[in-house]
Amino acid sequence: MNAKSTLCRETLASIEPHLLSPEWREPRVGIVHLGIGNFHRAHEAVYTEEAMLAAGGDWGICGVTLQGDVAKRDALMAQDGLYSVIERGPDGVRVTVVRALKEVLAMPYDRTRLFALLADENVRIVSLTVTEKGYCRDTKTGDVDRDHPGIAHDLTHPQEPSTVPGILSAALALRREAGTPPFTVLSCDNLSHNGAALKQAVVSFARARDAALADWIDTQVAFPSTMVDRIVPSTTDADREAASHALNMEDAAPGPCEPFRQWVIEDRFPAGRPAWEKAGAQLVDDVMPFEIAKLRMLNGTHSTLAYLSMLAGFATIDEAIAHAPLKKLIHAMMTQEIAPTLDVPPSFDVLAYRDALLARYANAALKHRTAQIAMDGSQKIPPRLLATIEARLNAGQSIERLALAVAAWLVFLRGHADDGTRYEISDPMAARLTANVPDEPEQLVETMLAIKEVFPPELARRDDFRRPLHAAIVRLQGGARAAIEHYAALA
Ligand code: CS2
Repeated sequence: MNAKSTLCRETLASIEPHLLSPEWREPRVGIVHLGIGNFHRAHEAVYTEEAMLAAGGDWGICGVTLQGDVAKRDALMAQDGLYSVIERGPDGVRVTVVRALKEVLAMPYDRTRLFALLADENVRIVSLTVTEKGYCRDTKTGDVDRDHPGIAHDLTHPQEPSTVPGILSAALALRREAGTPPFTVLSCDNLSHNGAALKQAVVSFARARDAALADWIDTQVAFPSTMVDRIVPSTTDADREAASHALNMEDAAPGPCEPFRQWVIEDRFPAGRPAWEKAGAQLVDDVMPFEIAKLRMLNGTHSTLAYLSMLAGFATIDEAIAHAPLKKLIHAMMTQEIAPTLDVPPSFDVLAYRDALLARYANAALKHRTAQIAMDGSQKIPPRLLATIEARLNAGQSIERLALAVAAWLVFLRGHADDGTRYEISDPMAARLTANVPDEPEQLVETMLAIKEVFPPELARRDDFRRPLHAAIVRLQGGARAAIEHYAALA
């Protein structure tokens, strides 16, 4: 059987049904995106292509892998930056080839090309999906963590930066020296106040080297915040097969996702932006209500499902939410413990949002692995669960289900499910977290709450946090499924 051809821009007409439109003008690069994972390619890149189709503009994307993933770079570049998005939902599968990604670079190998683009006045936006750990922040101050090995390197080797703060600081220094207007820095990560958080990391990095540059960044560079939402699992062989079957071509980098997507963006782009509103994005003055709601209602319950599932033996989110007691627990957690902490406009129907999330979780076509969500807990637990817990405790309200979620993470750190199945702990702090994970509940509380990078001391010493946390760990000692039953039965 003849080998199938590879995706390429010359033969796109042959797969027209899988294009967002038969019309297309090849754009120049206007956006550099740091972090070329599945999420960006199924989210911002799709919005950006639709925006260009609707209103034109040179908003082609150059994607950058900061982890030196030359295999991903070469795979995408071998097919002209093209790839397919595999939407999987109750109504079936939809395969769309995305054209907005024009070039892919891999740091540190392509540093020269990257900085040539970052200095190019037509590059007016630098966006990022580097996950919480990519900001290299001191969790207590929000400034860049100078003890972070990458930061320490970049501070002493400013011409060879490898971290996000180092790269952005060096690129903005070039623009300032050349008199080129700065690009807008657009965080697309699951962090509270993500734009401000990134700005503080970059400004504090710059200040460690050049106060005048730091002041310029602080006053002249826009760091709008955004809320991004689309469930995008890791790619599987089933995705490659779906792309090959639909396109009759080989796609080395297909990405699966759910049909749902949402993007809420603070509209602060002094150098201009794509017409993302024409692709359905919401451009607002204040993204915070949307960002906090999504971080706490979706990401908070995602992490809760992930850790309880890793202990109970549910491999995917749809399998977990199909377990009736667990669905009842999550429903009550959203309704009774998370929703009351949200400050959203009257038009935001929180209970309808809850129901929509539960329907999205039930999407059996997606197979979103709980192990994937369970990664990086040290970075995810604070913004997704601890912030909600602090809000509840400060209001004198109960946190039983939220405490169970944190307890499930602590028990998860023992590295085995209730049935003894072992799993790896994938986390930037894995060595520190797993050095000592006591079996005895009181010792587990003491040991873990002493980790200041995760648990703020003022929260760690609160009895109204420690007590429900300890009680939840005791419950989990009897098995996650029994604990789920118990907490699902709470009034
Ligand atoms: C998930 C998120 O992997 C995870 O931690 O909770 O990637 C989640 O799927 C997205 O934020 C949904 O928008």
